[in-house]
Amino acid sequence: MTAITQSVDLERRGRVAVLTVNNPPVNALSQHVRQGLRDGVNQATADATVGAIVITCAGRTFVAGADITEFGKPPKEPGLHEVLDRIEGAPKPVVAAVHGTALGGGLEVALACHYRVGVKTARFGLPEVRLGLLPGAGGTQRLPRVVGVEKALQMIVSGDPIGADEALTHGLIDAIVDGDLTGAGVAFAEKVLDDNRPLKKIRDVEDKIAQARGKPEVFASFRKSVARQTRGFRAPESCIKAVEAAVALPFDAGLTRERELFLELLASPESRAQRYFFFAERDAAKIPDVPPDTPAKEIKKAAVLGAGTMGGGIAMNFANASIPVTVIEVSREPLERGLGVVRKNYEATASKGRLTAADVERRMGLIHGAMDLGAIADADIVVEAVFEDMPIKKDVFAKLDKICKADAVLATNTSTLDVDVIASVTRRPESVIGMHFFSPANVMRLLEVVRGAKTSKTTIATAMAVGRRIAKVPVLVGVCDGFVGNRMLHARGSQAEKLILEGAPPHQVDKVLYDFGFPMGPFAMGDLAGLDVGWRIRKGKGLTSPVADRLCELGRFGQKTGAGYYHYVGNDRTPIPDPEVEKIILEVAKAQSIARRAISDAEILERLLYPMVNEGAKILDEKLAIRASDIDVIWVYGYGWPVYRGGPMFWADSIGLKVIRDRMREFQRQHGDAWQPAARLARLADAGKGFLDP
Ligand code: 3H9
Repeated sequence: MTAITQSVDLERRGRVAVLTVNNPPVNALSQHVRQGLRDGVNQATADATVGAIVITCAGRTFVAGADITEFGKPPKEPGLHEVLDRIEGAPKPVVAAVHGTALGGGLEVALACHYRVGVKTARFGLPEVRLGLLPGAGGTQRLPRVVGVEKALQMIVSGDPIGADEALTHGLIDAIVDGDLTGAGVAFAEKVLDDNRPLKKIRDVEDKIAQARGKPEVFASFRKSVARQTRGFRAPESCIKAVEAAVALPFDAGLTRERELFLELLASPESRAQRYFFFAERDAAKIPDVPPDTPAKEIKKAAVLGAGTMGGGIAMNFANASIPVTVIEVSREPLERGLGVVRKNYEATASKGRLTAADVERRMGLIHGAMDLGAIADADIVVEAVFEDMPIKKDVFAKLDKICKADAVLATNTSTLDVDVIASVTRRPESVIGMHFFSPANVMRLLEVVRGAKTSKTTIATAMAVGRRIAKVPVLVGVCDGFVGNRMLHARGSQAEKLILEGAPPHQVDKVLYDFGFPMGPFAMGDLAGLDVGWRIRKGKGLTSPVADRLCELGRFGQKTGAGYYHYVGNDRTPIPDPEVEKIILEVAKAQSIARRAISDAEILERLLYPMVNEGAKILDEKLAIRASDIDVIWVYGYGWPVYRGGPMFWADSIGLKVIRDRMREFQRQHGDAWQPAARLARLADAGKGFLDP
């Protein structure tokens, strides 16, 4: 074996040269990998005793893409295009032998090879769109030539990978192999040589793209089909344009067009935000004082207390991850109702073709209902999702303390109550933690894991690990009112209320946030969630919100009653501005002597988002979030903050903290000290720094 570079080895197996990439953790195409592949292919090509070349990878995966950490830095030779030209242009057959995930630049390497084989579990995809990019090393030109235009559009614009079976069906790979992958790759290369098979260069394949030539309707209908889910993103349209170029232009001209579009995206603020977010999401898993080797408990059995909307959704998460879960309710009727809703949810998914009937039964089979707490004595983790009321929670935790096994994790799904007070009724506060799911709990990815004053490291490690296992994005936060997400949401919500009284109608406020990229604004959101929920909580705490309270007194609870901040016609969920509401707003404004005026969209955005940023700064000062990027992860996964704007803290940095601080001071003069810039915001602004600066 010869080392070509630090990460690429060349080994001979008879007349086949094997190039093995070994660049942990995911074999990204760092400079030394590119150089190793180029020089390795050159060396094997120059050696007259070599008949064919196999490219394969060590470790857990085939190449998972370009090295994202190199983006935005001065390019280093050789570029990926040069490497791929060398592979495709080699005068000897080159075979890619794939395991794990061949993603992005990794799949582009495989597509430049003359043949591809993969193990049964291998996956193939071009996920660049998720980084705000497009496949920039020929992926948009080669993939449609192999799998056809429609399949290529779907793969490139969604970024979703396909499995080996599907890859074989679409001709993306030539064979599924088993046993030792390198051996299988070599055997395949031997066969190519024995059969004297041609060098298949995808760049020369025309038949599949020819089928789409002169058919603009193929692209028009694809654009229409993805319009809703790609709203606001820049990359999807560029991906489509690049595939159009594959159809319309000769291969090399198509590559040039792809390159132009790629460079445009690489320089775009959207891609910068999405690449930042890729690492932000991964950083959220890192807890400085709970290192990765902290022992986590193995979770074999779970329990959920409460079969309401939240409890049922949480139970589904466990069942989806094949973890048996017992759901406890006080009596038969709510238990059966809750489990019935769970079944309905699964059946709805099955009716869309996303689960089989057998999957539905298997998952339902993992969920057991019970009314006796004794049924959860052997659970490894218990998630409490009962009524949001401190005396009830205390009672429940005192009982859990008596019943649950000594090393069980006792989690509360509270969104408003103090985890430390809940923990204090047990003799094991170190095992108590918050696991704050977001509604609908079976869908929303965010999980705020709330660390109490006495929560142990093992409990934290276990909650974070189980969170990942049930496909959530867990983010560790500290105890405070509303934790991180809702605390910032309240800062935004109270401004929204003020804005409608000062003269901006609810639909204007909502539209500003919708245009910013949120799925909806606060008033449409309130109508969807039900205004009665907040009304009940306010009444319990002796708080008021004049407009919302008036709406509720009139029975306007939102969509479910056909009226809230908007009115709704029949089953249509389109919010229609309502003169009745305008009247109420005017009355409240008059009663409070608020002068009304027209408010610009720009001011609305500042009034809504700057207080969030300020609250985020306070949260960091109070050490309730580990890092600014964790706050961004919470807002993207829990509240629909558009990922192409990074998150509130990233966004604030992109505006400039000095700009925000100065504008807040202006608002402070107009509206009072609630607008006082937080200490961290003021300090960073003075220093000309951002939240994310080291
Ligand atoms: C591209 O290819 C452009 C080309 O078209 C053309 C260019 C001209 N680079 O996710 P994990 C790190 S764009 C650098 O926790 P998993 C990651 O940060 C690229 N680093 O593991 C983490 O570091 P740490 C297209 C990368 O098993 C560690 O590896 N490709 C890269 O859950 C482990 O990652 C993609 O977008 C990278 N490309 O999932 C694929 N990838 O330990 C992106 C990962 O310090 N990657 N890291 O936190 C993934 O989707 C997942 O990482 C993968 C493994 C599925 C591969």
